[in-house]
Amino acid sequence: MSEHDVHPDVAETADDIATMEIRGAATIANAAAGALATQARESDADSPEALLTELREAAKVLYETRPTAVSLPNALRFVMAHIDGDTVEAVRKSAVESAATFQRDLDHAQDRLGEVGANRLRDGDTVMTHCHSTDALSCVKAALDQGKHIEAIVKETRPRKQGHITAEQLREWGVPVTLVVDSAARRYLNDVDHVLVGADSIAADGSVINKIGTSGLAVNARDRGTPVMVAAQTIKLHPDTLTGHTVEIEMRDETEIISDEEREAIQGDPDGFTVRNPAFDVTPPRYVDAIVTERGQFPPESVVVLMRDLFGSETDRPWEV
Ligand code: RI2
Repeated sequence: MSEHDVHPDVAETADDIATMEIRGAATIANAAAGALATQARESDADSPEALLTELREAAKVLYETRPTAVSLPNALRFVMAHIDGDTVEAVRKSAVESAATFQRDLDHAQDRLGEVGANRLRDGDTVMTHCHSTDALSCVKAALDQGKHIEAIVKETRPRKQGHITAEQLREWGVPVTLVVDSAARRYLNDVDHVLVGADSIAADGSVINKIGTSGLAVNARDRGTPVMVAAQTIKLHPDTLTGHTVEIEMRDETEIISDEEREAIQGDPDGFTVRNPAFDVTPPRYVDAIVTERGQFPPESVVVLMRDLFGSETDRPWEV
């Protein structure tokens, strides 16, 4: 850490993102923007330069929590890009306003995306979900609001079981839910009309980076002829992939898969094997039928056009300045 410490609330938000108390790409982006606003609001910096330095440090602490969901750096970039002023008060005000604008846009985009996605769902359709995606659920919600009857087969999603959160939300909306373990997905694909998932990042070639298990599900869905729909706001588009960078896949702690006690209980050689816990995988564009955004739906191969429009070809890294 440098000479300026970040505000304790920012450190707490960063910790909550790292431990997945705060999770889901859109929710992470929302929390990160809010944390920058807190840093600005609570700072006792005595010059605009000092406040800017603090904000960059806060952005860096937040940025370093989870590497795959690009909504996090996209949120930090948006807020930082709209900060200016010659006085502490002016910088503070612009940071708070910029964060609020980002958060408002995020909500609107999700609502708009939901309306687009709902148009793909027919009355009586069954969707299969993986993990918990607020973007994917917004499509179901909009379809329900249009008066359609929707049912869901919800994959548990090991190791963190975010499928339970999806099941709970869908039940709250009155959707009939069948919860299955991940390995039962292929068995139930015959009963569903769409696979509906979210995304943590989308690469320029249309590859979808989402919760581990998405790619296997998509391959199976293609085999069964079940369309795969990805619901992803444009903040999920990964600008660095326009210039050839790949998306880093987060590796998480092995204790999410096997506890220390479970390892100890293994007879023989409990330390004699390796555990790998990748949080995400990459689904190639040929297995995806549509990427639904707040700007309409796109075949995955054409998402690069949207990315160029939105980001140009260079991305800055304000937390590194
Ligand atoms: P929304 C989640 O990751 C899932 O992979 C989900 O599909 C994605 O974020 C998008 O979520 P994690 O944070 O932005 O559970 O659509 O690792 O809510």
